[in-house]
Amino acid sequence: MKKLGVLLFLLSLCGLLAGFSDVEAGSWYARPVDEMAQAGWVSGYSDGTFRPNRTVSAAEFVTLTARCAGIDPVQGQAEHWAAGDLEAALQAGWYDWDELPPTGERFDQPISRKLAVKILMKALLPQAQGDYVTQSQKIQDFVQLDGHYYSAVLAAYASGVISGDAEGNFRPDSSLTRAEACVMFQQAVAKAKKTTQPVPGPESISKPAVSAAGSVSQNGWLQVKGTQLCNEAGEPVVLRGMSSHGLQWYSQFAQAQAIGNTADFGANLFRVAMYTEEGGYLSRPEEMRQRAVKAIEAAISRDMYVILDWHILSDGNPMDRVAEAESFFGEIAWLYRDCPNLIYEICNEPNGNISWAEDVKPYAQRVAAAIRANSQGVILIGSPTWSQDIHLAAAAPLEGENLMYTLHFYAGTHGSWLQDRMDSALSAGLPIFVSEWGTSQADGSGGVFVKESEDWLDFLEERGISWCNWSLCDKAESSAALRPGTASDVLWTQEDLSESGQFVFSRLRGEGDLALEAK
Ligand code: IDC
Repeated sequence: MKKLGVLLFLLSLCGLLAGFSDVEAGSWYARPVDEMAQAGWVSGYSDGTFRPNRTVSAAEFVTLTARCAGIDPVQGQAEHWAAGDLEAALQAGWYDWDELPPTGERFDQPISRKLAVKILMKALLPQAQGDYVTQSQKIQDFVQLDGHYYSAVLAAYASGVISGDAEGNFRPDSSLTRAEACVMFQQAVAKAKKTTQPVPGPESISKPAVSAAGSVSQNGWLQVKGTQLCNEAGEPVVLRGMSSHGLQWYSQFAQAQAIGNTADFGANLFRVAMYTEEGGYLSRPEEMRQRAVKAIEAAISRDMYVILDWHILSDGNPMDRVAEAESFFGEIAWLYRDCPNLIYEICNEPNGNISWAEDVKPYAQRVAAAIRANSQGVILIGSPTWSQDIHLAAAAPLEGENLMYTLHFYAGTHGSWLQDRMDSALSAGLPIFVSEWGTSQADGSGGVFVKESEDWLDFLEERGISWCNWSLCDKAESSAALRPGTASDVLWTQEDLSESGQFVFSRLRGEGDLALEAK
């Protein structure tokens, strides 16, 4: 029998979503279903469907739990195909006789959510606990819950194994769908894994030599030590790559082939710019989320780090949409909690009449908390004046680990004064990430300012600072890396790259000049 360790290993692999015809990539259950299927714990039907809305029976749920927990069936039981597993679960104390009598009459009936949670918690997270006052407040229909299930349900909420429906209800006596069961299992398994593998905390170090760069499989989980981005082993890393343009306009360049092309040119990072306004996420949430997930999956499949950017721009104050950001990032952080690839950029460029202390910092605290409920991944935080006021962040940074602050520049507009500001902030101990810069002026046009761009990139290189260039698209503006009309679904040659693209891609390949061999 396969053991929990095998499952943990398999679930820790970040892969492409396997296709069940009725499991839409980017849906809330797609990744859990996929991981459970890849691990061999659940399977689809012969017609290629998964039937995510089908109800789970008691026998199905207990059997799955027994396999996950690695207990063997008790031999010599009654006729039912699952009787051996059910007997083993009963003997292990996962449930009581009266909840699922061994006589079998309830084996094929839908399992209630409260009983499913109890079994899962007893089997996979027996030590977990939840504080009554804190957790019960999260459950709108708590009065409906039988006291017999308090400890399991409160522990499940506290561990993040379940989080209630859209109205905040747990619905203890309702049935459970296959999709919901996969999500619960995946979450419980991840939690079990986390309790045995604590994330190492960053230590303060000064001016490290940059020694390592490369892919996710080489570097693993990222961490911030002092001002430096480091890999899982604590060695400094530098990430470099392209930013997408707005997903609502140029998502064809935020898909597998295009992102893979940048990896072929030497990028180990891709930034997914999901605009909030201008026809972006706030007006088309499902569609934009799916496009973002597709881009993330493409980057993962090429072993790249990937920044998910909440691209505020015309909407200058991120606090105006803090609730949407919290729920978006909370969910994504949960979906990708086992994936070292993800970096969360929570507010592209705050601007307008706003302040660090009153608007951006409290926004960042709230969204970071939503991410931290599920992930220790690196969080990138912007600052007022289009992420140039890093001196304000340096004077009053957030509390917490693995936080970095973004500085954005456009070589034709921003000169040495912004470099000086960056140096002061670094000296004050602020970790900095250039998640967006352009070879053009700040409006995305003009130039290309190659000399100024070279100066800037040399400046960043000397300091071990990671960057993303705006932008990977074929728009007729000088900051675009591709010539107008370039196809997104082919390998590119030198001829497909714009003047900006030729310069930036040469730097991705680690070349100091403009020479770039055609791929
Ligand atoms: C620009 C695009 C341009 C688009 C405009 C408004 O290049 O095609 O019409 O946004 O959506 C930023 C922003 C980034 C801007 C870029 C260039 O993060 O969205 O893209 N820029 O103006 N900050 C400074 C410059």
